[in-house]
Amino acid sequence: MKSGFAAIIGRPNVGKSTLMNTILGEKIAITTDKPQTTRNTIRGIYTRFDDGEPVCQTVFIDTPGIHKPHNKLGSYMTQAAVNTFGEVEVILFLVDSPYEGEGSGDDFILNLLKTVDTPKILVINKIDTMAPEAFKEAFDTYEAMGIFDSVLGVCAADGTNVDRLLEAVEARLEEGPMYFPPDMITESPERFIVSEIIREKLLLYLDDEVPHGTAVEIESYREEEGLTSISAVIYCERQSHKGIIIGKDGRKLKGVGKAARLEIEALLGTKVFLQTHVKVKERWRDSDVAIKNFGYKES
Ligand SMILES: Nc1nc2c(ncn2[C@@H]2O[C@H](COP(=O)(O)OP(=O)(O)OP(=O)(O)O)[C@@H](O)[C@H]2O)c(=O)[nH]1
Ligand SMILES: [Mg+2]
Repeated sequence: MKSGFAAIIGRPNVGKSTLMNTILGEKIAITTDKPQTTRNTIRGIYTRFDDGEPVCQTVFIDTPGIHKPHNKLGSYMTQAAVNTFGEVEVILFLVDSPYEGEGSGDDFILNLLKTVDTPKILVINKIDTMAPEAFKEAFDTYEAMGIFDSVLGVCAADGTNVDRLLEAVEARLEEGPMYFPPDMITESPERFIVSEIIREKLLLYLDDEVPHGTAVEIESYREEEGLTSISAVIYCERQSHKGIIIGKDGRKLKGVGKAARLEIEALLGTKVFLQTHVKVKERWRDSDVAIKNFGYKES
């Protein structure tokens, strides 16, 4: 039996969470077209079976996109991603474009990676959007750097080549214990996933800075027969943002609530009664206490 941990790292929006969901065959991490969607490290457990027997267990760690932070939340997110480097057996560095050269965000990450011994795989994602020449350029540049054990292209969105990536990861793992039961996919509590689904809909329905300043707290969560009643507070950073989130005649918030409820019902397999309230917590992304209370920091 082989096992180990594999971190999925890279700049915001390159498709890290999409890749993890595709590997697991289930959505446990939210994904949007907006950068800085993921705020916590999220573990997804992938157990490979052969003849009905588990033969390899990889614990993938989806991480927040590494970026130049503009507030304390951003610093924490980037730090949480970088902290995984020393805790894993393999690092998957995801990019979605050719190398942009010195001083770029990817260059910053490359310089960090050079300082750790952990085996590294460079994954060029979104090959469906890339002209063959652009892919070749990216491939050749990254291979020539001599930092990576392997370089390969995938399309996380439709799963193209993800099987080859899984083989490359497994090849770098050693004999080890089963860390989790073979049928377990995530250790994230349902409550957490529910709060993330609500945040995903806020990101999808709102623009600019407004959704980035939101945090979702589950106030109450009651499971009865066939019905889960959930009350959630949506925090935002300004009074004016509160008005935008609620929208004219409450329409925006209703849309967010309905989209979230449908997805939560599918996740839980019960009917869901979802109540949402919006509150203002000024500049919470620069408050250590608020960041910790919202669950974005362990200590
Ligand atoms: N065309 C295409 N789009 C993709 C692919 N993989 C992901 N995307 C899209 O890229 C966007 C970002 O995906 P995410 O998985 O949220 O990216 P992320 O790296 O987790 O982003 P952060 O959490 O913000 O760091 C979404 O709109 C995805 O649908 C792909 O293989 N092809
Ligand atoms: Mg993500």
